[in-house]
Amino acid sequence: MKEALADANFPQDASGRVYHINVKYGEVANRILTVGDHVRARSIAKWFDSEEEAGHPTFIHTSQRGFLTITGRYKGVPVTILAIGMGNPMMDFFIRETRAVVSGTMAVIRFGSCGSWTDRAKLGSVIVPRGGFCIRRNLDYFSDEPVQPELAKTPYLISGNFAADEEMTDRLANNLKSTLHKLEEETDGAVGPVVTGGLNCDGCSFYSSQGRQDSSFWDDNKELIEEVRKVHPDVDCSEMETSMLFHLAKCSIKQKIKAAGCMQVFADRLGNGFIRPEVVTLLEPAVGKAVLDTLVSTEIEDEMDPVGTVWE
Ligand code: R1P
Ligand code: URA
Repeated sequence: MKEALADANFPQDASGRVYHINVKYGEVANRILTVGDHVRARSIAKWFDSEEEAGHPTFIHTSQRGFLTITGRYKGVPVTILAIGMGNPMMDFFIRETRAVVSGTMAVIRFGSCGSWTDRAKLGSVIVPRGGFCIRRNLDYFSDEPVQPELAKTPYLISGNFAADEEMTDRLANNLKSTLHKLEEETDGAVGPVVTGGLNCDGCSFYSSQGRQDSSFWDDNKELIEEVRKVHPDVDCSEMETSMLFHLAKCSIKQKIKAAGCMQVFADRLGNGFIRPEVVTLLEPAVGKAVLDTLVSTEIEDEMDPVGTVWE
């Protein structure tokens, strides 16, 4: 943090930069592709129009808190790629702080990695969920002095579903199917298929609340996956941010946020396998391109032009 901040309720500096992402109005586009890690963000940004084609430099900024923002143009349309790190709180920082520096409708697509809970989606598949829910460790269950003992009976709390934007999700799935189809053939099925129609769940942890067994900790989660399936029989996968994106998009009550997501299957939770790095190298640019194509064809009536502003 270099500049003085004002307003403890929603801290911003004198030029309007938000506290954690450290960007201001004009540095983030209405169309955003969000990922967890910086390497994925930078590899997808290679699809951006060149600076000569765009007519201005690409804006690239890493905040002290580790958020990487890359704003440029794809097929002439302003787009931001934003790497946020991991977990629901990071999604909360990202959505609230970008919403504060963008005017008009936002279209946000998350491209993450996940664990598959279904034999429909093997390693190297891409899942496009129709919605998502959250699983939270219930701290009161583990507490020495639960405040409300009646709420402390169950170790995990399973939320209801939050829907993704249906129209954007359908277009995303179609773009992914046509992009991955060729790659699926070329790689003898190491990549693909695209799996649609089910639900994602966000765990508040990679470990306990996604049902991973860890004998070093008191987790009481042996039955968790079966419990989750009883409530949400069409759950396909677990990860840590996409359901929170759907939830926050729904709760953005002043300005609209359209949200969708897709995730590459890194972990096979049924067969206990993990993806090979060379498959990820093939998958990420292809999926990234399909997400960019989806974002730039999304209808946004009240779009701003962030790249019309002068970047410092
Ligand atoms: C855990 O390994 C991380 O991977 C998944 C989870 O949501 C979590 O953030 O997504 P990313 O690969 O996008 O980070
Ligand atoms: N990311 C997660 O959060 N879970 C997995 O199983 C794999 C990737």
